[in-house]
Amino acid sequence: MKIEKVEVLVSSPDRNFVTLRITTDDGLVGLGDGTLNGRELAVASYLENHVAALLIGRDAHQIEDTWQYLYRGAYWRRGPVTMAAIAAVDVALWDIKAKAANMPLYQLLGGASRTGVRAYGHASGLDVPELFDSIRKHQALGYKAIRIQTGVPGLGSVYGVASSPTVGGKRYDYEPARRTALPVEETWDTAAYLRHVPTVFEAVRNEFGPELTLLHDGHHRMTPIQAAKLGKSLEPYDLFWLEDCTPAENQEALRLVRQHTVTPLAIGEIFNTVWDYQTLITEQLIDYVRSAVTHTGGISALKKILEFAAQYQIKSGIHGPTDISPVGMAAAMHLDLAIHNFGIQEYMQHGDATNEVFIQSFSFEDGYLHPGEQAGLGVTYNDEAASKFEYQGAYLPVNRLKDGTVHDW
Ligand code: CS2
Ligand code: MG
Repeated sequence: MKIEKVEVLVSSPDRNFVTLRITTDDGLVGLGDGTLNGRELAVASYLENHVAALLIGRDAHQIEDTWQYLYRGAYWRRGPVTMAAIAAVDVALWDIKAKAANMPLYQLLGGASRTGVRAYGHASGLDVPELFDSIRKHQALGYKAIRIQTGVPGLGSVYGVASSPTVGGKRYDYEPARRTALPVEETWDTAAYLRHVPTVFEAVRNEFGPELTLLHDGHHRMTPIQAAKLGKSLEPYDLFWLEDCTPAENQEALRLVRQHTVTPLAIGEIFNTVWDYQTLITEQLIDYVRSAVTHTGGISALKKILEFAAQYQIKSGIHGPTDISPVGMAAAMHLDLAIHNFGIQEYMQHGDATNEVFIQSFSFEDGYLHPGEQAGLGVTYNDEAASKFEYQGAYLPVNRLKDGTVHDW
């Protein structure tokens, strides 16, 4: 089964997506997601100019050899652009292999280890009343696990809180990348944030009780000692996890956080290979691996990372915001269903325009996702719909402290 055609499809329904479509000489089609929010065209160019021609004529069944060929053959290794490009190829080939076997992809990954994939959604509010409203909306959608993000008194828009006006009567879901010529700049104050967050969780627990599974994303904005302080101050509210509590390029920084708090920690959505996790996993400095299939070199690579993590009682918490396309989400769900050390799956619901471009077979019911029983990933790409949504450059915000110093966003 030879690779005959390789297409890089860039479309912008609701937001920008990069999709790879591979077609074999016997007409099988596989899709892969190469979306990298704010830097999409870098991945599209990497695929178009440096990968596509290398794939033509290769045996589509050789997923592992193709992965190693693209990883080691490039000479220059790792990094978000390279690994998103390799991920797009890897997932497209898994899609093809599962279609050739006439099975849903999870069957090739070991079959189902559970009946469904527990998901969490994103509740947010500029203030606590709006947050409560958002929590109730997510409970009405069936979510049993909910991430909590709010504004911070004295600050303007901050990460995680939809600041755009309501659209069609419902608050537009939070898309951080703004279609502006320059990145939007936001102002940050960690001290104000550290004072405010525990009061928010106190209010949420008082309003919604102890059962509701709650998560929070620190989004890389604290130092290790600040992260330790927040983890400790949130212990009474029994979070499922505190995410990205501190930048983790220096993995050893998490030793300090771990010394001070038993709040579970999740890290890794901006990582792109197992090497980013090595100390975090072997010293059990985290409880959940946050990478997305799309950013980590695909199903082949993320499955290996999660098998490594399983030896240290660390579970999956695969990244699933709207800048992971429905193709990337479907790949995650198939992996979630099959692996033993599944933790939870992030699931921010895509918009109507996105769902017009990507026709999906997965389901979400009573808080659980399921990838469906269609052969392959279970996603098809609607070229006609996609052609309506031209690419528009978009940038993630840049964060600055009040004195103007650039800070992690
Ligand atoms: C966030 C992401 O979902 C999350 O946990 O960290 O939404 C992140 O902000 C976006 O992927 C950035 O594009
Ligand atoms: Mg995050």
